[in-house]
Amino acid sequence: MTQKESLLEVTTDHLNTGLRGIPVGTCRTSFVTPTEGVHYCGYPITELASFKPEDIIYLLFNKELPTPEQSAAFCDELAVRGALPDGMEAVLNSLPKDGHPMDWLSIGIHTLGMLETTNDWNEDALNLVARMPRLMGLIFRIREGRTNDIPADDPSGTLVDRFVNTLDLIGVDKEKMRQVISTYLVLHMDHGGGNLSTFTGKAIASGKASVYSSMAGAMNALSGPLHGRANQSCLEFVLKVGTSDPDKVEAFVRGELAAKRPIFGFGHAVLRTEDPRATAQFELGAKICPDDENFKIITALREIAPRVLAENPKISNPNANVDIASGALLYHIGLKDPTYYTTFFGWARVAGIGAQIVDERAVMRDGKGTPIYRPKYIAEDQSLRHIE
Ligand code: NMX
Ligand code: MLT
Repeated sequence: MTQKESLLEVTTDHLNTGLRGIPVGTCRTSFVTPTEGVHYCGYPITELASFKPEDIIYLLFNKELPTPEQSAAFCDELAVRGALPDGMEAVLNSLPKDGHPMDWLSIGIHTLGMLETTNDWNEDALNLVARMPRLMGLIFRIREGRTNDIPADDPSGTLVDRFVNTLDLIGVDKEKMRQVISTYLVLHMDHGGGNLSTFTGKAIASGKASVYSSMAGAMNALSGPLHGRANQSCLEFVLKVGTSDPDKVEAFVRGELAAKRPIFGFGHAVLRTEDPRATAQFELGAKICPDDENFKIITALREIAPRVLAENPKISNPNANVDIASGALLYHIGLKDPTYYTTFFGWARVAGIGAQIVDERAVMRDGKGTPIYRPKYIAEDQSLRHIE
């Protein structure tokens, strides 16, 4: 953008709408269009879904896809950065086992920052990306009390391998697990500049808190049921539906709406069609688990819920969002506890939020960075004071 142009006239109708549609800044990593969904550095997500996560992380940080040589060098670089600092396991061991996994993730990231921070935006963001698989694996193992014989981390493995190896679940198809997690990570890495967790992370970083503190705050934002934790609620919802019989599914959806509960996995603040990230996950499910009972339920929901939701004209987008299918796929590969699902969203989003923090802190405004966030709030009508 080179010249001054008016992007929007802000009116009182915009107040108290959660900044909906109000331009705030520019984003170098991704943008979201209402009909085509997210694009990473200009590439529509549908074109990237089968790339390896490392290449998409490279894209988000460097704004171009790597050549095969650059890709190999970047994987080596992540390997060098991947080892967790000493002291991490002791902190995780001290956390309450019944705390939510997202709180563990946030505390885990915060702890990494306390143990080791370079205070260089790019270094810290990439170190955190490289350390996430081991942190994720340890969160699972320690919460589940499976602390004997945790395999040593091999930072030279891929990011997904390192998680799968640390988790080391018995009796699961590890190849399928790798495929699902790999696609999951790519689809969830970034979603424009204004989604709640990214916005929160960048806002915290604007006060020059560290990458780790900012990311811990972003994870707290992601943990809300209307944002990232909708993927947990969505699978819980699917398990509650319990049948793919269309009449029963429809009755269930109507019952939830009558009880004033959200239909998880549907609706979006920006999108106005089915989220292409949902479409990609349905395509993957159709390949790897078409007969899975939960997959059949979400396939029924995908047909029925939009029709029912569309009866309410207030709902801007009745279609499936990113969270509809991810839980069914994670469940299918052996990750049966939905309370963990948002941690995968968080793991993926560390790349996008990290890259956006680096851009805002070290690239925007010719490297000076955006100033500390400080939007304006208008005083409520002063006369209200006298009504009491
Ligand atoms: N189920 C029930 N009610 C809904 C739904 C839904 N799926 N979607 C929207 N509405 C309601 C919404 O609560 C609001 O009601 P009210 O005016 O009484 O406050 C009204 O419809 C208008 O909302 P919209 O403008 O369409 O959507 P908004 O931008 O406010 O919210 C979501 C977007 C995603 C929070 C909303 O669609 C929702 O709650 N969906 C279900 C939860 C979910 O799947 N969240 C995951 C989103 C993806 N993510 O990763 O963040
Ligand atoms: C996301 O991926 O962050 C969600 O779809 C929410 C959003 O974009 O507002």
